[in-house]
Amino acid sequence: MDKLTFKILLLGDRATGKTSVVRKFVHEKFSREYLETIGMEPYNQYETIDDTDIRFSVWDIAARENFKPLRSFFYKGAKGALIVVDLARKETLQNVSKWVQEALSFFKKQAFILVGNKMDLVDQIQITDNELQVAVGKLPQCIGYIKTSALTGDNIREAFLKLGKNILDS
Ligand code: G3D
Ligand code: MG
Repeated sequence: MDKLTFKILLLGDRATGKTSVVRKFVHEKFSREYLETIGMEPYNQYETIDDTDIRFSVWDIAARENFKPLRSFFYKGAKGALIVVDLARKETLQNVSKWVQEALSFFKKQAFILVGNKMDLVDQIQITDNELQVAVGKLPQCIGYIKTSALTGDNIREAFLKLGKNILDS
């Protein structure tokens, strides 16, 4: 049987750690599916959730262009997205609804997880758990929040698995 493929997007402001998060998640790149159209290669990671083999195909926003056909190609078919904020920069939380609205404008049936990244910067945290929770409550189709560190690897795999399990169950 073919493995299930979950196309997952990484969304969020510049320098919140999107690329670092996916690089930490992915041990190896298995495929060579470089996408000419958009000038990027999705990161692939295989995981097993509830005895089901799943290929996470993770698309990093970096290559996104303002040219609409490229954007629709980027968003098309996504099953979900990690909305990444930088816990040490409060303003990165302000744009989360913008990212979710944009994703939903291209593709409706998606699940989102709010990722508070850089939790290792303990002395510089500007966003509280309560603020994350309030943001989750305002975001449509958002399953919750998780705090991560792409530096230490804390909760990185858990973030993808939590989103993946929600997609699998729906
Ligand atoms: P982006 O892809 O969202 O633009 P990057 O973000 O992954 O390029 O990360 C932006 C900067 O934040 C990088 O630093 C990266 O090392 C740092 N970073 C990412 N995740 C974490 C984290 O969890 N903890 C800490 N402390 N730093 C993190 P530089 O200095 O290379 O620009
Ligand atoms: Mg990046």
